[in-house]
Amino acid sequence: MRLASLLKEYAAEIGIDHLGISRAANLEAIAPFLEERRQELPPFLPPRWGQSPTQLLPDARSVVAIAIPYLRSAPAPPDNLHGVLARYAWIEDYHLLLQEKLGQLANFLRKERGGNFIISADTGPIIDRFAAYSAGLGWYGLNHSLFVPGRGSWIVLGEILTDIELEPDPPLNSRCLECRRCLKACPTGALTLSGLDYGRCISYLTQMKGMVPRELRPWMGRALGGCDRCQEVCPHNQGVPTVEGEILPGAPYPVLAEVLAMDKKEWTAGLGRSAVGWRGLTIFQRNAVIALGNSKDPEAIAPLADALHNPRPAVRAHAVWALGQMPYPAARRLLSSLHPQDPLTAEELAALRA
Ligand code: B12
Ligand code: SF4
Ligand code: SF4
Repeated sequence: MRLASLLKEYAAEIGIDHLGISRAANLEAIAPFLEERRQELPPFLPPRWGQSPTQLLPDARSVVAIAIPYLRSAPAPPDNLHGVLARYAWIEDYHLLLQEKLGQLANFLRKERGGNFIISADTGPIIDRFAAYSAGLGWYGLNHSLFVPGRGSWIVLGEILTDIELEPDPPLNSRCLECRRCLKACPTGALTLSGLDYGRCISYLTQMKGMVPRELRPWMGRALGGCDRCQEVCPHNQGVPTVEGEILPGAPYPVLAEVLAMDKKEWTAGLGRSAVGWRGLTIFQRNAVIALGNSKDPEAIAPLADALHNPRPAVRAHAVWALGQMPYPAARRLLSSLHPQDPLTAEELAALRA
């Protein structure tokens, strides 16, 4: 049996149902596109991101791409005082699972044929969606997501670059209906036919450090980590089978006041184990403060009053903004009694009073 077929058999044995193979050279096709778009990409791209396969591995021949489905079933979102996590963050950090499975596949190939391997998954240098597309795993939607037949876009991606020659799979034709529901559903207008403006994408806003641009905060709603709007509305994502497995304590709709009261230990043992853990507790609590502001719920005033004394300046400053969203005298009284010493909080207060 050919090595590619043996690899696919082995993959099925270790629980990987979606594996495709591309010639490494096919990944070169994205280089001009990346060059053109480099300025439009966020600051936290991985080291060596976008380098060509042969820059990464001399004599690179093949790319083995895998997709792991992660959709879990969950109840409908509860009241205003709960945050919302994107589905990828309901579970244990998916990077760990991808690394483990890709490691097993590389070991299998090493035993069969020797060779050299680079494993890449999200934080690696390879453009995961393009690798998966080139390996025939799926097709692109107008929402930029990669869709795997039968799984929709609720999948995470990773790949192995190797100097072993493996028989490639043909790319799939796109099944995107071009219905534009995803574009219409995007709350901030980040997603348009001309591309994805990361600076307006809620997924990015929930991950960025420091101060979220004031005019975009209302659009974040109660998002704490990631955004699924442009995927939720897609016809290809309806009726997709869910996957068995644990949902982290607190997910998918963390109680916002509890997020603000959380210490490092609770974070590390709970929601910090998800992929949003990488961004840290400060960013998560800042997002919770914005979410409380957007809730406009009178019960949000007490946790926001506490947040005014949070040791992190970004949390305090966003709490001022959030209280400013509350149409209640109690919130106005709190703000008028404030005399902040740190410049971030003072600036937020000045902006509210302007
Ligand atoms: C930076 C990044 C982001 C940035 C986006 C920046 C951007 N403009 O792409 C932010 C923070 C906004 C983000 C958001 C999300 N991300 Co993200 N992100 C990444 C990361 C690290 C790099 C992406 C990148 O290089 N983009 C550059 C563009 C150029 O590449 P691309 O979007 O992948 O694909 C484009 C080209 O391939 C081109 N194209 C299409 N067809 C063809 C054909 C040819 C011939 C050519 C040349 C080009 C071409 O068009 C595509 C769309 O622009 C990848 C991991 C990785 N290492 O790849 C994850 C990744 C793309 N993200 C992922 C996910 C899950 C998300 C979110 C859904 C998370 C969430 N729920 O909040 C959102 C989705 C937002 C959206 N609508 O795309 C998954 C995607 C899974 C999937 N099913 O597609 C990835 C692959 C992580 C992973 N390993 O699973 N992300
Ligand atoms: S919502 Fe419509 S246009 Fe957008 S990705 Fe899905 S099928 Fe394509
Ligand atoms: S993830 Fe949210 S904000 Fe970003 S493009 Fe999709 S719908 Fe728009």
